[in-house]
Amino acid sequence: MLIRSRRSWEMAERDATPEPVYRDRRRLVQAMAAGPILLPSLAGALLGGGPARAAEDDPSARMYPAMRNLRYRLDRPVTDEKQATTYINFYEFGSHKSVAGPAQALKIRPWTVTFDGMVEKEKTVDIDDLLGAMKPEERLYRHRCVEAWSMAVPWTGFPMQDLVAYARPLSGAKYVVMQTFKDPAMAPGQKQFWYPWPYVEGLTMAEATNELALMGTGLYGKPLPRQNGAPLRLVVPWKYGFKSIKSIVRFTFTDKRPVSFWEKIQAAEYGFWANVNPEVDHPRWSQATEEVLGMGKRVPTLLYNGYADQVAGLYKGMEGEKLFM
Ligand SMILES: Nc1nc2c(c(=O)[nH]1)N[C@H]1C(S)=C(S)[C@@H](COP(=O)(O)O)O[C@H]1N2
Ligand SMILES: [Mo]
Repeated sequence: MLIRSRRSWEMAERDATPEPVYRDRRRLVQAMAAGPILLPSLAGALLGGGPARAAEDDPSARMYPAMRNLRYRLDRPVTDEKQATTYINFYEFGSHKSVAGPAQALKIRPWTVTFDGMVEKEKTVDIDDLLGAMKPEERLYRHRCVEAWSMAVPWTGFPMQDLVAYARPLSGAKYVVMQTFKDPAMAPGQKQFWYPWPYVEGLTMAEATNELALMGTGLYGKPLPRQNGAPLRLVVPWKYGFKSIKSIVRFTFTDKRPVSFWEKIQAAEYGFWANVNPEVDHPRWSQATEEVLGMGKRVPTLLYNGYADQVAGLYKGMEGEKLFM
C-alpha cells in the first residue's frame, strides 16, 4: 500500500475553532436571540466580544457562528484572521492592498438585492429577508489570487444553488451575471474613470449550481467585514480570486455570456473562465507556485486550486476554450 507522506504545508486545521466549541457558541447565541436568559454582561464575556460587538451595526450578527460543513477540508493551516482581513483587493476603495480602512465607508444597511433578466418574475429584496430565507453554514476553503498569493479561510454563507432556486430563472438562462454597488461618493476608487464600473462577474448556470459555489455572508464566524465584501459576495474557490465578486447588489440571468470587469480591462490576461491551473502562466508571471499569506513561503499551486474532483467535469469537451485565464 502506498502511504503518501505529508508535505510540510499539509497541516491539520489547527487554527480553526473545533466543531463542539462552535456548536456551543451557536447555542449560546441562539439562546440570547430567544430572550434575556443570560445577563448581557455575562453573555458578552462568554462570547469573547466577537458576535456581540458585530451586532451593534449588523442585524445579521445573530446568524453567527454557523455550523461547519465538515465536507470541506483544508491541506494547510487557516490563515490568520488579521492577515485575511487587512491584505485586501477591493478596487472600489483603491488599487492597493491597504483598503480595509477606506472600506469602512461602505454602507451595508439598508441593502437590497435585485434579481432580473430571464427570471419568472423580477424582484428586489432586502438583504435581511434574503438571509432569513437561506440556511447558513461554515466552510473552510482555499483562496488563490491571480497575483500568485493565497490564503485559507472559514467562510460562512449558503450554497449558490439555493440562491438560484430562490431567483427562479427561466429554463433558457445560461449565465448568471453579478454586479457590485456603484456609488463613487462612498467608494472613491470608482472615481477612477478608466475602470469600467461597476465591477461585474459571471458564471454559467452549471458553475453557479455546482456544490462548491458559495454565497459568502461571513468570515471567521462573524458577519463579513466590509473590506471582504459585506454584506453578500461570491466565493468560487476553484477560480482565481477576481471571479469572487464582492458586495453584490444584482443578479441578472441571461443567455449571453457577459464580459467581466477584468476582461474588459485586459482580455489577454483575465478571461471569463479563470480556472486555477499551475501549468498555464499569466502572460507576465508564472502560476506554478503561490505565496501562502502568513507562512512566508511558496507552495505548488494545484489544478482547479485542489478542487478538481468537484469541478473538472464542468469543463468536459470544452478544450477549445481558454479555461485557465
Ligand atoms: N467588487 C469587487 N470584488 C472583488 C475585487 C474588487 O476589487 N472589487 N477584487 C477581487 C480579487 S482580485 C480578489 S483576490 C478577492 C479578494 O477577496 P478578499 O479581499 O476577501 O481576500 O476579491 C475579488 N472581488
Ligand atoms: Mo485577486
